[in-house]
Amino acid sequence: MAGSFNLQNVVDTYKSCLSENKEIYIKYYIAGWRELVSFMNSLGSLFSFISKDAVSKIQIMETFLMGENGAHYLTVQSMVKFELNNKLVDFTQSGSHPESGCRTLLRLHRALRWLQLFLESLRTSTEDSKTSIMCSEAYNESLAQYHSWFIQTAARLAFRTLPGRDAFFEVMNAGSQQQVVAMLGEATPLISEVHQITEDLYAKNKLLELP
Ligand code: 1Q0
Repeated sequence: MAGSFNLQNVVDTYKSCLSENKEIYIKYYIAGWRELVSFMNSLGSLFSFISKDAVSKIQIMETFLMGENGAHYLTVQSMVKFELNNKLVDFTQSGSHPESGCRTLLRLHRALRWLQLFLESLRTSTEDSKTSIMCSEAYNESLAQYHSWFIQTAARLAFRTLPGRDAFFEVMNAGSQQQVVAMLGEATPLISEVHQITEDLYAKNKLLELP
């Protein structure tokens, strides 16, 4: 099943994400997504179109991070400053920088809102709650508005095949259900904080609608 996936690793990467002055380290931000993708890969082939897209966005960010301007990609804040100052961000469809760090991270940022909602609803769920319903409610409230009808349909089809709540708690590999719930309680405030800081930064710089 989930191989080496472990909810604690996810909590740890989000803990490492914030610097002392609340800047977000891109390295740990994408490490968190890598962990989650490894989890998603255990869910079956209907999810592979989602994990392919996530991996391609992670790779775009890694390429910036390892490239000659890598030092500017240390944090989300330094990336925004660098890309805007150097006109590396397309604000319309027809520009010459269609895969900027800012627009790529925006896609992951929107997905992080889904994750925050989904984990919060898992945390507060009861034995008869359905993961597929929690997942699609979180999706409807967050990512769906940015996706075409086609992608929405494929995503909802995949959600219907999610394992039930017990199996889901099991693959999180964090001990008893109470322990998983406690760990989710640790993860969600960290994720919300990272999400809120990014949201404010993007709003301030008018980056929330990048094509
Ligand atoms: C547990 C089930 C996982 C469900 C994931 C929900 C997200 C659904 C997203 C479906 C769309 C993906 C297909 C591609 C869409 C792109 O068009 C879109 C926009 O990009 P662009 O370049 O076309 O403008 N891309 C995105 O919106 C990015 C989507 C990234 C999704 C990353 C999901 C990673 C999932 C991780 C599994 C988490 C499991 C959570 C529980 C684990 C316990 C800690």
